[in-house]
Amino acid sequence: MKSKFPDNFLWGGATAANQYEGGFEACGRGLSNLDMIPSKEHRFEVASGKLDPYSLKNEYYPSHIGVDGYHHFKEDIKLFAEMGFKVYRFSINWTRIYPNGDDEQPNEEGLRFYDQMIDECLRYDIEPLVTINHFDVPVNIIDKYGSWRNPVCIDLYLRLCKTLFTRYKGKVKYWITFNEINMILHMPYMAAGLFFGPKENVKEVSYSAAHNELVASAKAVLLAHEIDENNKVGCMLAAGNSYPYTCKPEDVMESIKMDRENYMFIDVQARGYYPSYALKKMQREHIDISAFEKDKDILNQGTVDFISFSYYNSMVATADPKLNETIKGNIFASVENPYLESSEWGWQIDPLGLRITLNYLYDRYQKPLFIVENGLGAVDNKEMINGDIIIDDKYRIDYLKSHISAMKDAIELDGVDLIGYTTWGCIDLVSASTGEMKKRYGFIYVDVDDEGKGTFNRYKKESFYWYKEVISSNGKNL
Ligand code: BGP
Repeated sequence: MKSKFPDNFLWGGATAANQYEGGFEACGRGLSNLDMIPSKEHRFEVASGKLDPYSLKNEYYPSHIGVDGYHHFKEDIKLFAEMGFKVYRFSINWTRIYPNGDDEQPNEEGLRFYDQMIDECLRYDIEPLVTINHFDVPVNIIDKYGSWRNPVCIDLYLRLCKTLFTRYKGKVKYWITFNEINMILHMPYMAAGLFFGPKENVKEVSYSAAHNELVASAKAVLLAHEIDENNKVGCMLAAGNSYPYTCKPEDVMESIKMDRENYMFIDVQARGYYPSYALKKMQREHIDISAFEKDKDILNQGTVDFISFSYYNSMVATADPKLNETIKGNIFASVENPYLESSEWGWQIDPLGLRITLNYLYDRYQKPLFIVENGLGAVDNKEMINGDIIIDDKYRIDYLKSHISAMKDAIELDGVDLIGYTTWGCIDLVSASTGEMKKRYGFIYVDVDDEGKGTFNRYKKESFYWYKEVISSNGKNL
């Protein structure tokens, strides 16, 4: 029987520069917001813009080391090729190319690093999928201009885009403008370098910074098409639909509102204008949106070619204040769904939720979809059996298998136009939310611990061999 996945389906994996590369001072790289976020107890407060990162001392900063991809990328891409990857999603470190963000000329040494990464992919016929911005903002831009709250960032970001689109013309076709753009409302310092002063209106600053990113994204789409008409540019959403806790209409309304908080950004990037519910909400909250008017045409013209998103779990919405009190802190915390199991980090596992999300997004936008993050963060154990190192991550295989089946259903039964799938952290890397190494996602184990200590040797897990078979059978053998 023929596979349900299209012949040219893009199977692969994804990483982000700050969680993978390390080499934070190599080749003239500057510092970014992500280099200022420590692991352990202060991480959450700094990432959410509540604690001044400069006030801390003697912290460990996991992005400085990552999994040392800076020195291992050739070995890693070779392993991806061995699994049969058709695509590798990675991000560009803004500060490797423009160490201060506002430099007149790009840093040639930094560009040479990405030249090599891209050429290495192409050597194995792996399509590079480049995230232009995976949360990082040069520290100089934060200190000097206040980060994305200042529209000057639009031009500085476009300077980076122009350098990349020109240099990699004909080599890179798929681009993502901003990783999980909706994260700006949840983790403003981590996602956009926003730290708030005591008198600032947090909502107003966040929405206007988000607006600047939306304008930058639309201009980047136009520029990418102008430089090379073959370029395909996507937006990126931290997705996962919410369910009403009960069929009580109030719960249903809460669920709609919860989803809209996230969809509003993609509505702009895919449709070219702010949805009416978002404008009404901002007005109600006395957010001054008069400055948005002048950017109407740009937003309208710079709509994306595809919709990419991350999916880890679904959420639950309720209008019951007592139930809402039970929510435990996490980035996208919601009421617990009693029908689902959870990962060791409390993320609820819901493969059917992926099919639901795919349907929802396709109905809403009617544009090609690309799942660019999905996976299970878990503790893996290394065992020595007959002289071989074995990492039996059956739980990860089960998770991925059930999610790929859901994708298959969405394609076959619902007719969703899904063009690719890159699992998150195809090689182990630092966790964004916790800064830990022990929360692992990879098919490839990296020997490094939460303190950045280890040999950095790479080992294939059982899932490595499983995913290789999935790809070679184009999703038929799960
Ligand atoms: C997304 C980010 C990634 C990634 C992933 C998993 O929000 O785009 O950078 O890390 O979540 O999250 P975590 O690392 O916290 O498990």
